[in-house]
Amino acid sequence: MTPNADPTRTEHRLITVQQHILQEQKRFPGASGEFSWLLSGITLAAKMIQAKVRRAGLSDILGTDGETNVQGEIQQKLDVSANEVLAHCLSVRESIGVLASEENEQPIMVHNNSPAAKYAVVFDPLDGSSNIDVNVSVGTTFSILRRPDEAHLDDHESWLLQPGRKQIAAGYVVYGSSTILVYSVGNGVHGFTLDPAVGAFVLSHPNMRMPDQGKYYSVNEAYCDEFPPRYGEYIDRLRHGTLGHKYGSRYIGSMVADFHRTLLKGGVFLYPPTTDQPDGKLRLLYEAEPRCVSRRTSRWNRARWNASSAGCRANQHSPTNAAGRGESSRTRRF
Ligand code: FBP
Repeated sequence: MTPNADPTRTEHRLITVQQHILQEQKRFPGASGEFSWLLSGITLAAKMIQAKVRRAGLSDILGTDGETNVQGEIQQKLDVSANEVLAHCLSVRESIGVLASEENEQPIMVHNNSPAAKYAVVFDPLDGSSNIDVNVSVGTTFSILRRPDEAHLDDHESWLLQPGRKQIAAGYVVYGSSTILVYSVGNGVHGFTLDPAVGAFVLSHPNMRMPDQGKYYSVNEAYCDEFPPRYGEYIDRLRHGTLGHKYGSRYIGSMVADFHRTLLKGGVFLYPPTTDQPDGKLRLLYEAEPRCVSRRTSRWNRARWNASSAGCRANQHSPTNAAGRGESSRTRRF
Protein backbone atom coordinates (compact mmCIF):
# COMPACT_ATOMS: atom_id res chain seq x y z
CA MET A 1 0.00 0.00 0.00
CA THR A 2 1.54 3.35 -1.03
CA PRO A 3 2.28 5.71 1.87
CA ASN A 4 -0.75 7.96 1.19
CA ALA A 5 -3.13 5.11 0.37
CA ASP A 6 -6.42 5.24 2.30
CA PRO A 7 -6.64 1.92 4.28
CA THR A 8 -10.34 2.49 4.87
CA ARG A 9 -11.15 2.23 1.14
CA THR A 10 -13.32 -0.86 0.44
CA GLU A 11 -10.81 -3.04 -1.36
CA HIS A 12 -8.32 -2.49 1.43
CA ARG A 13 -11.04 -3.43 4.03
CA LEU A 14 -11.87 -6.90 2.76
CA ILE A 15 -11.77 -9.58 5.45
CA THR A 16 -10.87 -13.08 4.35
CA VAL A 17 -12.15 -16.17 6.12
CA GLN A 18 -8.61 -16.84 7.39
CA GLN A 19 -8.47 -13.37 8.98
CA HIS A 20 -11.91 -13.94 10.49
CA ILE A 21 -10.90 -17.35 11.91
CA LEU A 22 -7.80 -15.78 13.49
CA GLN A 23 -9.95 -13.00 14.95
CA GLU A 24 -12.27 -15.65 16.41
CA GLN A 25 -9.20 -17.46 17.80
CA LYS A 26 -8.29 -14.32 19.78
CA ARG A 27 -11.46 -14.90 21.82
CA PHE A 28 -9.82 -18.02 23.27
CA PRO A 29 -6.73 -16.98 25.28
CA GLY A 30 -4.08 -19.68 25.06
CA ALA A 31 -5.52 -21.03 21.82
CA SER A 32 -2.82 -23.04 20.01
CA GLY A 33 -3.90 -22.22 16.46
CA GLU A 34 -4.57 -25.90 15.73
CA PHE A 35 -8.31 -25.22 15.35
CA SER A 36 -7.69 -22.37 12.93
CA TRP A 37 -5.34 -24.64 10.97
CA LEU A 38 -8.07 -27.30 10.95
CA LEU A 39 -10.65 -24.83 9.58
CA SER A 40 -8.21 -23.78 6.87
CA GLY A 41 -8.29 -27.41 5.69
CA ILE A 42 -12.01 -27.04 5.07
CA THR A 43 -11.70 -23.72 3.26
CA LEU A 44 -8.93 -25.13 1.05
CA ALA A 45 -11.02 -28.21 0.23
CA ALA A 46 -14.00 -25.98 -0.58
CA LYS A 47 -11.91 -24.07 -3.11
CA MET A 48 -10.68 -27.29 -4.70
CA ILE A 49 -14.21 -28.76 -4.89
CA GLN A 50 -15.69 -25.56 -6.34
CA ALA A 51 -13.04 -25.64 -9.07
CA LYS A 52 -14.23 -29.15 -10.01
CA VAL A 53 -17.91 -28.13 -9.85
CA ARG A 54 -17.30 -25.07 -12.05
CA ARG A 55 -15.61 -27.22 -14.73
CA ALA A 56 -17.91 -30.24 -14.30
CA GLY A 57 -19.29 -30.05 -17.85
CA LEU A 58 -15.79 -29.84 -19.33
CA SER A 59 -14.11 -32.65 -17.47
CA ASP A 60 -15.10 -36.28 -17.12
CA ILE A 61 -16.61 -35.72 -13.68
CA LEU A 62 -20.32 -35.81 -14.42
CA GLY A 63 -22.43 -38.93 -14.03
CA THR A 64 -22.26 -41.87 -11.71
CA ASP A 65 -19.21 -43.62 -10.42
CA GLY A 66 -21.07 -46.90 -10.48
CA GLU A 67 -20.42 -47.63 -6.81
CA THR A 68 -23.14 -47.64 -4.11
CA ASN A 69 -22.44 -45.77 -0.86
CA VAL A 70 -23.38 -46.83 2.68
CA GLN A 71 -26.70 -44.94 2.26
CA GLY A 72 -27.59 -47.28 -0.59
CA GLU A 73 -27.26 -44.47 -3.15
CA ILE A 74 -25.38 -44.69 -6.47
CA GLN A 75 -22.34 -42.48 -5.98
CA GLN A 76 -21.78 -39.61 -8.41
CA LYS A 77 -18.21 -39.10 -9.66
CA LEU A 78 -18.21 -35.67 -8.01
CA ASP A 79 -19.33 -37.24 -4.71
CA VAL A 80 -16.26 -39.47 -4.79
CA SER A 81 -13.90 -36.72 -5.89
CA ALA A 82 -15.17 -34.21 -3.29
CA ASN A 83 -14.85 -36.93 -0.63
CA GLU A 84 -11.21 -37.57 -1.56
CA VAL A 85 -10.39 -33.84 -1.55
CA LEU A 86 -11.84 -33.32 1.95
CA ALA A 87 -10.24 -36.47 3.35
CA HIS A 88 -6.87 -35.37 1.94
CA CYS A 89 -7.03 -31.74 3.12
CA LEU A 90 -8.16 -32.77 6.63
CA SER A 91 -6.00 -35.84 7.17
CA VAL A 92 -2.84 -33.69 7.12
CA ARG A 93 -4.12 -31.77 10.15
CA GLU A 94 -2.48 -33.35 13.21
CA SER A 95 -5.25 -32.16 15.54
CA ILE A 96 -7.82 -34.39 13.82
CA GLY A 97 -8.31 -37.87 15.22
CA VAL A 98 -11.35 -39.08 13.30
CA LEU A 99 -13.07 -38.19 10.04
CA ALA A 100 -16.62 -39.33 9.23
CA SER A 101 -17.97 -38.90 5.72
CA GLU A 102 -21.50 -39.53 4.50
CA GLU A 103 -19.91 -41.40 1.59
CA ASN A 104 -17.85 -43.79 3.70
CA GLU A 105 -18.98 -47.02 5.39
CA GLN A 106 -16.62 -46.51 8.32
CA PRO A 107 -15.04 -43.45 9.94
CA ILE A 108 -11.44 -42.73 8.94
CA MET A 109 -9.10 -42.92 11.92
CA VAL A 110 -6.42 -40.32 11.11
CA HIS A 111 -4.19 -39.21 14.03
CA ASN A 112 -6.35 -40.76 16.73
CA ASN A 113 -3.33 -42.28 18.49
CA SER A 114 -1.56 -38.92 18.75
CA PRO A 115 -2.19 -36.98 21.98
CA ALA A 116 -2.38 -33.84 19.79
CA ALA A 117 -5.50 -35.25 18.15
CA LYS A 118 -8.56 -33.81 19.83
CA TYR A 119 -11.07 -33.12 17.08
CA ALA A 120 -13.43 -35.20 14.94
CA VAL A 121 -14.77 -33.79 11.66
CA VAL A 122 -18.06 -34.99 10.17
CA PHE A 123 -18.91 -34.04 6.59
CA ASP A 124 -21.19 -34.59 3.62
CA PRO A 125 -18.74 -33.90 0.79
CA LEU A 126 -21.41 -33.17 -1.79
CA ASP A 127 -24.98 -32.57 -0.78
CA GLY A 128 -27.67 -32.53 -3.46
CA SER A 129 -25.99 -35.12 -5.66
CA SER A 130 -29.11 -35.53 -7.78
CA ASN A 131 -28.60 -31.96 -8.99
CA ILE A 132 -24.95 -32.23 -10.06
CA ASP A 133 -25.56 -33.18 -13.70
CA VAL A 134 -28.21 -30.50 -14.21
CA ASN A 135 -26.06 -27.59 -13.04
CA VAL A 136 -28.22 -26.81 -10.00
CA SER A 137 -26.63 -25.66 -6.73
CA VAL A 138 -25.00 -28.36 -4.63
CA GLY A 139 -23.08 -28.06 -1.40
CA THR A 140 -20.75 -29.42 1.27
CA THR A 141 -21.63 -29.63 4.95
CA PHE A 142 -19.29 -30.01 7.91
CA SER A 143 -19.35 -30.17 11.67
CA ILE A 144 -16.55 -30.33 14.22
CA LEU A 145 -16.62 -32.11 17.59
CA ARG A 146 -14.04 -32.23 20.38
CA ARG A 147 -13.00 -35.66 21.64
CA PRO A 148 -14.73 -36.21 25.01
CA ASP A 149 -12.13 -36.44 27.81
CA GLU A 150 -13.36 -39.90 28.79
CA ALA A 151 -13.25 -41.21 25.19
CA HIS A 152 -10.78 -43.91 24.23
CA LEU A 153 -8.50 -42.79 21.41
CA ASP A 154 -9.42 -45.76 19.22
CA ASP A 155 -13.12 -45.75 20.01
CA HIS A 156 -14.45 -43.69 17.05
CA GLU A 157 -18.07 -43.92 18.25
CA SER A 158 -17.30 -41.90 21.36
CA TRP A 159 -15.59 -39.27 19.21
CA LEU A 160 -18.49 -38.99 16.78
CA LEU A 161 -21.75 -39.99 18.40
CA GLN A 162 -22.26 -36.97 20.62
CA PRO A 163 -25.41 -34.83 21.07
CA GLY A 164 -25.68 -32.03 18.50
CA ARG A 165 -25.14 -29.37 21.19
CA LYS A 166 -21.57 -30.69 21.59
CA GLN A 167 -20.60 -29.40 18.15
CA ILE A 168 -17.94 -26.71 18.53
CA ALA A 169 -18.23 -25.48 14.96
CA ALA A 170 -20.26 -26.23 11.86
CA GLY A 171 -21.02 -24.84 8.47
CA TYR A 172 -21.65 -25.44 4.84
CA VAL A 173 -20.56 -24.36 1.38
CA VAL A 174 -22.99 -23.66 -1.47
CA TYR A 175 -21.62 -24.07 -5.01
CA GLY A 176 -24.22 -21.90 -6.73
CA SER A 177 -24.22 -18.67 -8.76
CA SER A 178 -21.26 -17.87 -6.54
CA THR A 179 -19.49 -20.06 -4.01
CA ILE A 180 -20.36 -19.12 -0.44
CA LEU A 181 -19.00 -20.61 2.75
CA VAL A 182 -21.05 -20.14 5.93
CA TYR A 183 -19.68 -21.12 9.31
CA SER A 184 -20.20 -20.64 13.03
CA VAL A 185 -18.02 -21.32 16.05
CA GLY A 186 -20.91 -20.25 18.29
CA ASN A 187 -20.29 -16.51 17.94
CA GLY A 188 -22.76 -15.64 15.21
CA VAL A 189 -23.09 -17.08 11.71
CA HIS A 190 -20.90 -15.55 9.00
CA GLY A 191 -20.92 -15.94 5.22
CA PHE A 192 -17.91 -15.59 2.92
CA THR A 193 -18.12 -15.40 -0.86
CA LEU A 194 -15.24 -16.80 -2.90
CA ASP A 195 -13.70 -13.94 -4.91
CA PRO A 196 -12.18 -15.67 -7.96
CA ALA A 197 -10.07 -12.56 -8.63
CA VAL A 198 -8.43 -12.82 -5.20
CA GLY A 199 -8.80 -16.59 -4.79
CA ALA A 200 -10.02 -16.10 -1.23
CA PHE A 201 -13.30 -16.37 0.67
CA VAL A 202 -14.16 -12.75 1.54
CA LEU A 203 -16.62 -11.72 4.28
CA SER A 204 -19.87 -10.86 2.49
CA HIS A 205 -22.57 -11.81 5.03
CA PRO A 206 -21.42 -10.93 8.57
CA ASN A 207 -23.69 -11.96 11.44
CA MET A 208 -26.37 -13.59 9.35
CA ARG A 209 -29.77 -13.41 11.01
CA MET A 210 -32.81 -15.27 9.82
CA PRO A 211 -35.73 -12.86 9.23
CA ASP A 212 -38.66 -13.34 11.64
CA GLN A 213 -41.11 -13.70 8.80
CA GLY A 214 -40.29 -15.58 5.62
CA LYS A 215 -42.09 -15.90 2.28
CA TYR A 216 -41.56 -19.53 1.35
CA TYR A 217 -42.02 -23.05 2.60
CA SER A 218 -39.72 -25.68 1.14
CA VAL A 219 -40.69 -29.34 0.92
CA ASN A 220 -40.87 -32.04 -1.78
CA GLU A 221 -44.67 -31.91 -2.22
CA ALA A 222 -44.59 -34.97 -4.43
CA TYR A 223 -44.58 -36.98 -1.19
CA CYS A 224 -47.45 -35.04 0.44
CA ASP A 225 -49.80 -38.05 0.44
CA GLU A 226 -47.15 -40.07 2.29
CA PHE A 227 -46.51 -37.53 5.05
CA PRO A 228 -48.22 -38.09 8.44
CA PRO A 229 -51.43 -35.99 8.32
CA ARG A 230 -50.16 -33.24 10.65
CA TYR A 231 -47.46 -32.29 8.14
CA GLY A 232 -49.99 -32.05 5.30
CA GLU A 233 -52.25 -29.93 7.52
CA TYR A 234 -49.34 -27.65 8.43
CA ILE A 235 -48.35 -27.19 4.77
CA ASP A 236 -51.99 -26.38 3.97
CA ARG A 237 -52.00 -23.70 6.67
CA LEU A 238 -48.77 -22.24 5.26
CA ARG A 239 -50.22 -22.27 1.75
CA HIS A 240 -53.59 -20.76 2.74
CA GLY A 241 -52.22 -18.15 5.10
CA THR A 242 -54.09 -19.42 8.16
CA LEU A 243 -50.90 -18.96 10.19
CA GLY A 244 -51.20 -15.23 9.56
CA HIS A 245 -49.11 -15.21 6.38
CA LYS A 246 -49.57 -16.78 2.93
CA TYR A 247 -46.41 -18.65 1.93
CA GLY A 248 -45.15 -19.40 -1.56
CA SER A 249 -43.17 -22.56 -2.33
CA ARG A 250 -39.52 -23.03 -3.25
CA TYR A 251 -37.73 -26.41 -3.44
CA ILE A 252 -34.31 -26.97 -5.02
CA GLY A 253 -33.74 -30.51 -3.81
CA SER A 254 -30.27 -29.71 -2.47
CA MET A 255 -30.74 -29.30 1.27
CA VAL A 256 -27.78 -26.92 1.65
CA ALA A 257 -29.19 -24.57 -1.00
CA ASP A 258 -32.75 -24.78 0.38
CA PHE A 259 -31.41 -24.19 3.89
CA HIS A 260 -29.24 -21.26 2.77
CA ARG A 261 -32.22 -19.54 1.16
CA THR A 262 -34.30 -20.16 4.29
CA LEU A 263 -31.58 -18.72 6.53
CA LEU A 264 -31.34 -15.58 4.34
CA LYS A 265 -35.01 -15.08 3.52
CA GLY A 266 -36.75 -16.82 6.43
CA GLY A 267 -39.50 -19.39 5.98
CA VAL A 268 -39.63 -23.11 6.61
CA PHE A 269 -37.67 -26.05 5.19
CA LEU A 270 -38.96 -29.50 6.05
CA TYR A 271 -38.34 -33.11 5.09
CA PRO A 272 -41.03 -35.10 6.92
CA PRO A 273 -41.16 -38.89 7.19
CA THR A 274 -42.44 -40.70 4.09
CA THR A 275 -43.55 -44.26 3.42
CA ASP A 276 -40.06 -45.14 2.10
CA GLN A 277 -38.26 -43.11 4.73
CA PRO A 278 -40.35 -43.44 7.94
CA ASP A 279 -37.55 -41.72 9.88
CA GLY A 280 -37.13 -38.96 7.28
CA LYS A 281 -34.46 -38.97 4.56
CA LEU A 282 -31.89 -36.51 5.86
CA ARG A 283 -28.96 -37.82 7.88
CA LEU A 284 -28.83 -36.56 11.47
CA LEU A 285 -25.04 -36.49 11.79
CA TYR A 286 -24.12 -35.21 8.30
CA GLU A 287 -27.05 -33.01 7.33
CA ALA A 288 -29.39 -32.10 10.19
CA GLU A 289 -27.20 -31.38 13.23
CA PRO A 290 -24.66 -29.16 11.41
CA ARG A 291 -27.59 -27.03 10.17
CA CYS A 292 -28.89 -26.76 13.76
CA VAL A 293 -25.70 -24.86 14.71
CA SER A 294 -26.23 -22.22 12.00
CA ARG A 295 -30.00 -22.04 12.73
CA ARG A 296 -29.54 -21.84 16.51
CA THR A 297 -26.70 -19.30 16.39
CA SER A 298 -28.54 -17.05 13.95
CA ARG A 299 -31.77 -16.94 16.00
CA TRP A 300 -30.55 -17.45 19.59
CA ASN A 301 -33.53 -16.92 21.87
CA ARG A 302 -36.35 -18.36 19.80
CA ALA A 303 -34.08 -21.07 18.40
CA ARG A 304 -33.43 -22.53 21.85
CA TRP A 305 -37.08 -23.52 21.87
CA ASN A 306 -37.12 -24.65 18.19
CA ALA A 307 -33.82 -26.48 18.30
CA SER A 308 -34.90 -28.35 21.43
CA SER A 309 -38.16 -29.50 19.78
CA ALA A 310 -36.27 -30.55 16.64
CA GLY A 311 -33.66 -32.07 18.95
CA CYS A 312 -36.34 -33.98 20.86
CA ARG A 313 -37.53 -35.53 17.62
CA ALA A 314 -33.98 -36.20 16.56
CA ASN A 315 -33.19 -37.94 19.83
CA GLN A 316 -35.72 -40.65 19.05
CA HIS A 317 -33.20 -41.58 16.40
CA SER A 318 -30.07 -40.77 18.37
CA PRO A 319 -26.88 -41.61 16.53
CA THR A 320 -25.79 -43.89 19.36
CA ASN A 321 -28.88 -46.12 18.97
CA ALA A 322 -28.55 -46.10 15.18
CA ALA A 323 -24.84 -46.92 15.40
CA GLY A 324 -25.78 -49.83 17.66
CA ARG A 325 -27.96 -51.01 14.76
CA GLY A 326 -25.12 -50.33 12.25
CA GLU A 327 -27.24 -47.69 10.46
CA SER A 328 -26.48 -44.00 9.86
CA SER A 329 -29.18 -42.19 11.80
CA ARG A 330 -31.82 -40.31 9.79
CA THR A 331 -34.17 -37.68 11.05
CA ARG A 332 -37.33 -35.88 10.06
CA ARG A 333 -36.12 -32.31 9.44
CA PHE A 334 -38.12 -29.25 10.34
P1 FBP B 1 -27.33 -36.20 -0.68
O1 FBP B 1 -27.38 -35.63 -2.04
O2 FBP B 1 -26.12 -35.81 0.09
O3 FBP B 1 -27.56 -37.67 -0.64
O4 FBP B 1 -28.51 -35.47 0.17
C1 FBP B 1 -29.75 -35.78 0.19
C2 FBP B 1 -30.59 -34.76 -0.58
O5 FBP B 1 -30.13 -34.59 -1.88
C3 FBP B 1 -30.73 -33.40 0.10
O6 FBP B 1 -29.77 -32.49 -0.27
C4 FBP B 1 -32.10 -32.94 -0.40
O7 FBP B 1 -32.73 -32.07 0.51
C5 FBP B 1 -32.86 -34.25 -0.50
O8 FBP B 1 -31.90 -35.29 -0.61
C6 FBP B 1 -33.72 -34.27 -1.72
O9 FBP B 1 -34.48 -35.43 -1.62
P2 FBP B 1 -35.75 -35.63 -2.57
O10 FBP B 1 -35.22 -35.80 -3.96
O11 FBP B 1 -36.39 -36.88 -2.02
O12 FBP B 1 -36.62 -34.44 -2.40
